[in-house]
Amino acid sequence: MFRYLPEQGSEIAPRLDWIHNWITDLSVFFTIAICGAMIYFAIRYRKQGGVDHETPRIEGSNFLEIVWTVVPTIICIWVAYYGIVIYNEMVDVKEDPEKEFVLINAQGYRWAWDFQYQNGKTTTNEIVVPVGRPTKIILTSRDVIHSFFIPVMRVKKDAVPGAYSHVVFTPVRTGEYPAFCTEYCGTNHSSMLANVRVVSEAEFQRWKNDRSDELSKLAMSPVDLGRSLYVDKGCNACHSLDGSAVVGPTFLNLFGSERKFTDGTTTVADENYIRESILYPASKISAGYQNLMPAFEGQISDNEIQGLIEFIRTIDGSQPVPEPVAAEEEDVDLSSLTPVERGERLYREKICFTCHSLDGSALVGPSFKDLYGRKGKFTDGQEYVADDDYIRGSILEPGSEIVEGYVNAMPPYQGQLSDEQIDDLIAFIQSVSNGD
Ligand code: HEC
Ligand code: HEC
Ligand SMILES: [Cu+2]
Repeated sequence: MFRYLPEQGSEIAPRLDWIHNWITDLSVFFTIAICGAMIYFAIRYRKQGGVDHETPRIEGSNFLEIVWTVVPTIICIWVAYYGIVIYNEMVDVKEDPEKEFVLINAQGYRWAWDFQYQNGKTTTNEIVVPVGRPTKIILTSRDVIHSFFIPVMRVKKDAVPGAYSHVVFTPVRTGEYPAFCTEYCGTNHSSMLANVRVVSEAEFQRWKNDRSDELSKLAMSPVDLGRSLYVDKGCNACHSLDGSAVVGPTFLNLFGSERKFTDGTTTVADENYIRESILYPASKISAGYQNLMPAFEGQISDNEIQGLIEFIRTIDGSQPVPEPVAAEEEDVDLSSLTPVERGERLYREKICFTCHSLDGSALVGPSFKDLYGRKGKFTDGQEYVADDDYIRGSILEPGSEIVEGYVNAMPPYQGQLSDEQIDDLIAFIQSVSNGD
């Protein structure tokens, strides 16, 4: 009767949906039958014109009693039986020598998923699995209880700290599908998403054995790693290397200097202080600045923090800092891209993404989702409509009018973006505002 389930991406999905739909249909049928009869009787036998009806005396009916006991009993046993059968098929996938399991260890933490394959390949928030082969994901958690859910595969299981659980599924078609955390685990629970990419067996083997990303990161010196993270993680949106204060304090001569905080206390910027500032920036606010830095807890590894510390240590003015470049800067013919695609690249390159989300959540600035054409208000109460001219003005001179609920933290892009680039950004913002 009612069909609302997502695409069927695994072998078990049609079986599971079959029993699910039966239970739903039976429930709807009985709800309508019982409530319908109640409503019908209430109307048919209501008191009319102040006259009481004579009620016939009915002694009972063995036939009816037996029918309405036996039929629901059979239905309940039938539902329970298939529920158990299909549940068993879901949890114990038969060993098949032809089709070896793909084993993946998954670790949830606030707020991301780390995956490790048996050959040691690791990924964050992404798994790649071959079509047609059973995949077993062994789940655990580093901090609190999370829950791993891939709707199209019809698998969901809690990931519990200090214990292992697992999900098994055999993907039936290639494609990209979302996985969610479905156990509320704190502030960024809603962004605890992973991407499941189902590919051909050959593509899977090629991907699994390609360890070049990790190796190039491992082979980097800590300072080089830190320098590339400074750009990749968007620290450069808020921290300069040349002494100028942007949204946050400059990194120039930061290491080893005395820092003052808004509560009047001071400390010397050593390794521990920098580590704490990256993981929990709100715990100490530097004097003269606002609490605007996003917490990187759970989004950055110890190795990466080490790299950033080493990088910050080198920024002491003794030698010119090489212009930091993002790790993977491929050459692309920009004229072959659409304005929206070029705008999206700028959104990443010009680090708008550190302050503006695409999913509706407010970071340092308002989300770009549904921004285009929206009516808004400034802190002085004046209203505006986010049209092309307004967006252009916001990018070039953000300080002139401040959106209500936000502070003046956006760096002006005057002189750093051409007119064409701003048009591309507007096209991109418009594209994320049209419901996609
Ligand atoms: C959206 C802006 C923003 C981003 C992005 C950002 N920071 Fe910050 N950061 C700030 C602000 C504002 C402060 C000062 C207030 C405070 O102490 O929290 C700060 C403070 C710091 C401090 C302490 C500095 C001091 O003077 O005591 C360190 C270290 C730091 N950030 C490192 C980083 C690193 C490393 C990254 C990238 C991984 C990063 N920040 C990304 C805004 C940002
Ligand atoms: C360091 C953080 C930061 C960065 C980086 C940043 N912005 Fe902003 N942006 C803000 C803040 C905060 C506001 C709201 C306050 C204001 O109006 O200035 C804002 C406001 C805006 C607005 C107006 C939004 C509205 O709801 O009316 C637009 C458009 C905008 N930014 C575009 C961009 C673009 C495009 C980029 C990249 C080229 C960018 N921003 C980079 C922080 C940032
Ligand atoms: Cu979670």
